[in-house]
Amino acid sequence: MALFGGALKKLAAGLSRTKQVFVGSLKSLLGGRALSEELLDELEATLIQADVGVKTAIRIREDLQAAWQEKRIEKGDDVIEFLKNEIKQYWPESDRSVHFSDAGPTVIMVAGINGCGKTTSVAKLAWQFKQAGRKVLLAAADTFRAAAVEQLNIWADRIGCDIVKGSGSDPGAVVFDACDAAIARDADVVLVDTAGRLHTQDNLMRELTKIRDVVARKIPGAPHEVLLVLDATTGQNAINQAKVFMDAIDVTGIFLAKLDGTAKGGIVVAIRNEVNLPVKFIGLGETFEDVEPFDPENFVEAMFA
Ligand SMILES: Nc1nc2c(ncn2[C@@H]2O[C@H](COP(=O)(O)OP(=O)(O)OP(=O)(O)O)[C@@H](O)[C@H]2O)c(=O)[nH]1
Ligand SMILES: [Mg+2]
Repeated sequence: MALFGGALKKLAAGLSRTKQVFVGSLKSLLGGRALSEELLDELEATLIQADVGVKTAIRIREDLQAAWQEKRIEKGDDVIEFLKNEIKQYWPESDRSVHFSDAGPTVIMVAGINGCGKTTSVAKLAWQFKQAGRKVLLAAADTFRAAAVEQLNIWADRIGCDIVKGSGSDPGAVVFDACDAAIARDADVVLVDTAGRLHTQDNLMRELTKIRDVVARKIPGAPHEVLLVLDATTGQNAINQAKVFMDAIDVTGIFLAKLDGTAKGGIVVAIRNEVNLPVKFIGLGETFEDVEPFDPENFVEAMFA
């Protein structure tokens, strides 16, 4: 469904750097020019700079070339509309929905490297689900630092949702308690905040698998979603991280954080084409309201508005 007025403006504001740099350079490259091999080369380079990924940039170029030969497009200005339509078609409808449990609490695990935006993203999801009338419980499974628990606690207070904190250093114990609490309190959604870890740290990656196993034993079908938070400002590196996390835990979707801080919004396209994972949410700022479910139609319209 298309967003109108305020919501589209908010999305466009969040994407303003990508709009200025990426879409701005596309428009100035293509405006008023006839299509040529040279122009297509320049376009391909611009797409790669915006982090859509080399594979994708080459594919888009080939599609444009074909459309040009068939005379479906003739000038640079036609390319923008073509690109918009092409990009929108990358994401099937089924991609974006959150999988909720049919009976009992839905458990959503959130993972990612240090500082990518996990805790903030958990807060954003908590707020979204609460807005939708669901009872939310946060599990403070980042037991690495006392400050991490406190950070999540502050969000829980602001949003007005429950939180389960552990007394020790075992994240498995925290999620164990959180699952019990969710069942006892009839919570709809449990959001599990985990500690940041490098995708190269094998032992910590195993710990994630362990958290996952605890959740799976406590609640049938859980975790219903495993969201990997990627920091959009890290560009192509995010793609490499995604691949390793996918091997350790069955990632079901991406929460792409910090899209407001980058001109490389094209990373959304690269994630779809290079790791074949759906982007489910995008983060567009530091407050819990700065979140949007990812919708390709709105995303592309806002970017090119
Ligand atoms: N601009 C912007 N900043 C964000 C966004 N999401 C998170 N941040 C900021 O990124 C920084 C790190 O966010 P956290 O949520 O603490 O990240 P984390 O992954 O939980 O960090 P660790 O638990 O230390 O691994 C904070 O300063 C957040 O305010 C976003 O969508 N946009
Ligand atoms: Mg955190």
